[in-house]
Amino acid sequence: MYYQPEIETMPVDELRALQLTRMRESMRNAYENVPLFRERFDAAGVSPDDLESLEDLARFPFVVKQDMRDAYPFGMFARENKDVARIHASSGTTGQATVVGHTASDLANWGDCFARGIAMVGGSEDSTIQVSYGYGLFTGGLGAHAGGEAMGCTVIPTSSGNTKRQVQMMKDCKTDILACTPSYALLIADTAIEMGYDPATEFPISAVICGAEPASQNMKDEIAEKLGVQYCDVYGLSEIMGPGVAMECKERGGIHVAEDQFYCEIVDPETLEVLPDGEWGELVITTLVRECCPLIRYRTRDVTRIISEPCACGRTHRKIDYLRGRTDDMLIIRGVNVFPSQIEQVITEFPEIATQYQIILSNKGPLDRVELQVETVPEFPIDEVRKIEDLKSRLGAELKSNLQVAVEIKIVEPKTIERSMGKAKRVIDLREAKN
Ligand code: DLL
Repeated sequence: MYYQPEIETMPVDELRALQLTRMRESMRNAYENVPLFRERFDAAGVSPDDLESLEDLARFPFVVKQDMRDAYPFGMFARENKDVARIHASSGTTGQATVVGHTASDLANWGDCFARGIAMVGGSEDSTIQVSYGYGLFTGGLGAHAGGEAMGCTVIPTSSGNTKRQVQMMKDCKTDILACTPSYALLIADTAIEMGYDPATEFPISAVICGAEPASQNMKDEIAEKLGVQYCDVYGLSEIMGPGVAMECKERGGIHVAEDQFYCEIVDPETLEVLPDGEWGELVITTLVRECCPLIRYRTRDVTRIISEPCACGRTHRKIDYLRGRTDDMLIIRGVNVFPSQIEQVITEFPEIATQYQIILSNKGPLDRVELQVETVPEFPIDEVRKIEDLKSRLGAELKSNLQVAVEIKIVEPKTIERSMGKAKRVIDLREAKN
């Protein structure tokens, strides 16, 4: 039930004291070994010795992804090359890549974080975990793999791709736990069904550990139902570690942060003021034990809130709410702020529509044009114009009443929207860059 009970159920006052001690050490590591932190702290007139309580953290400056890009490749490393066991990197598709280093101890801590999630879904050394996140510079594959090994599971490192073979392995090798993105879990489930199986009853699988992208509750329920499993949401980001920063227990209602390793704050993205627990804003993370790449007040751009109510599972580590999206993914449709995941929640309430969609942004004169492409399920009579028009108008009305947005809807034929084996690309931005 727990992987590290003494840590996961530590009394809250002890946990806060541990966080404070570790935060001071982490700050010293950053201040003494990473020039960027020394310069920033000095400029702000603060030093690690000023940290007398966890609240004092609010006096320290933030770091952002651009700082890591500017420090490419090793400028944020607090350890020498001989102590670096592995590096990961972000893809860099939207700019200069960022490189993150891990010592052997960092990797061991990472494995422990993910293994806690394996215990949350009832896994043990008897479990077989299939890792269908991509292996490589992306942290999904190797992060989940480390968790499986830490727990002592049998790990099947399929990586992503070759979906029919994934299904066959799941069946033949008796996979208990599948780890992959939600969009890939859905594709694996649909592929198994197309291959003539009913994975919910015919496969021994009991849980999925899915993350790396937002998924609406309806999409999670669909995956859980098609595969007959408990759904565990896993959150993480490569700058901070990878998957396992937070993981969802079976009580649901949010994702437990590994608070012995990370300290979370929520700030108002405009004013950067720290917000009280329960309020939505941008998640800011401070690492407490990372040796190679300590980060103090890293602005994740992810939008969530802290849930501090005790959880019935007995874990004392606070939860964050399911992520709505990133501040930089937020669409402003005719003045209304909307995350793609909110649109997904509405779409997935329509049984006629598959859980596949794309939002295409383009210019229409000085205005943004937003087109929502959705796909009907194979049973829907796509040739019947009246039925299509009726579906469009019902979907349009639902979006309008739920999200107060008016979007152009285009209904496309089944299986025309590209499926993803990693992170799904939900928003296609064709707008000309505005300078
Ligand atoms: O996606 C690490 C990861 C791998 C997490 C596998 C979970 C499972 P990056 O590629 O650096 O790292 O992307 C990090 O993905 O800032 C969020 O915006 C988003 N994200 C990650 N997990 C979730 C989640 C990995 N559970 C970025 N729900 C983060 C919603 C998520 N968004």
